[in-house]
Amino acid sequence: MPLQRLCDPTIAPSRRSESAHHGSKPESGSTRAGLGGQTGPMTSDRPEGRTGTRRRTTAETDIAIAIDLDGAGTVEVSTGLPFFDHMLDQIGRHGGFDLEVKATGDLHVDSHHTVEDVGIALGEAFRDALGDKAGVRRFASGLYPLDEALIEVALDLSGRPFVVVDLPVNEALPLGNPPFNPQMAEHFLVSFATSAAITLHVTKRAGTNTHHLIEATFKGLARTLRDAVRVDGEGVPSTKGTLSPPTR
Ligand SMILES: [Mn+2]
Repeated sequence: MPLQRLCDPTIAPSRRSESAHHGSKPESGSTRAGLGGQTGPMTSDRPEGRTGTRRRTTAETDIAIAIDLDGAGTVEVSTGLPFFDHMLDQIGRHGGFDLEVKATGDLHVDSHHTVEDVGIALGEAFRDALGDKAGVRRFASGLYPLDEALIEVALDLSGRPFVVVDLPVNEALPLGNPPFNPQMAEHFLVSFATSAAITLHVTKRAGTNTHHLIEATFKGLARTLRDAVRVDGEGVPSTKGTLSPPTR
């Protein structure tokens, strides 16, 4: 697993010269190595294949992301927040994505900036990986149980960020050490969906256990994304002829 190469800021950007193309499975090792090193938060230098990378550095956090939508659920994450790592692991494994996240942040303040900025960077990488969305299913939804918890997720790869989250959790119960503030689950969803330019609805149908509620949410987000990005047609599924977010 070439995580060091993918996320090491000292490695210079490399051009993607590998042979992977849209929707195909990359040859082992070669394409992933080609993910490395993109810098700059808004560079739209999409590699061939449905992959995206982001490096986002501020005074509060330093985030490196690599995602392959046509991966095998191989995940390597390190955010300094064990519970958040566990949740990001759900996104990769249940989404069928290869996902690498390396984040350092001001956890001495709290989990807020780290979780929010990973959400932003992951959304940007996801959006880049989607490209023009040719042939994707676009819409997906489902009900996701975890014991007593039941979460509904519905999304549209619309190109228009719109997020509705009804996920009441016990804010007074931090999870893990260093602690993940459960309130940040909603903030992550908003940050991710906004920068990914997707329409996302998450609704709690039932449940009481905070860990269950949040884990079911991340699993549901992963499975719903997996369904929505699946290529099963040709052309862009919109009467507008485009699902690209506004240029920014
Ligand atoms: Mn915030």
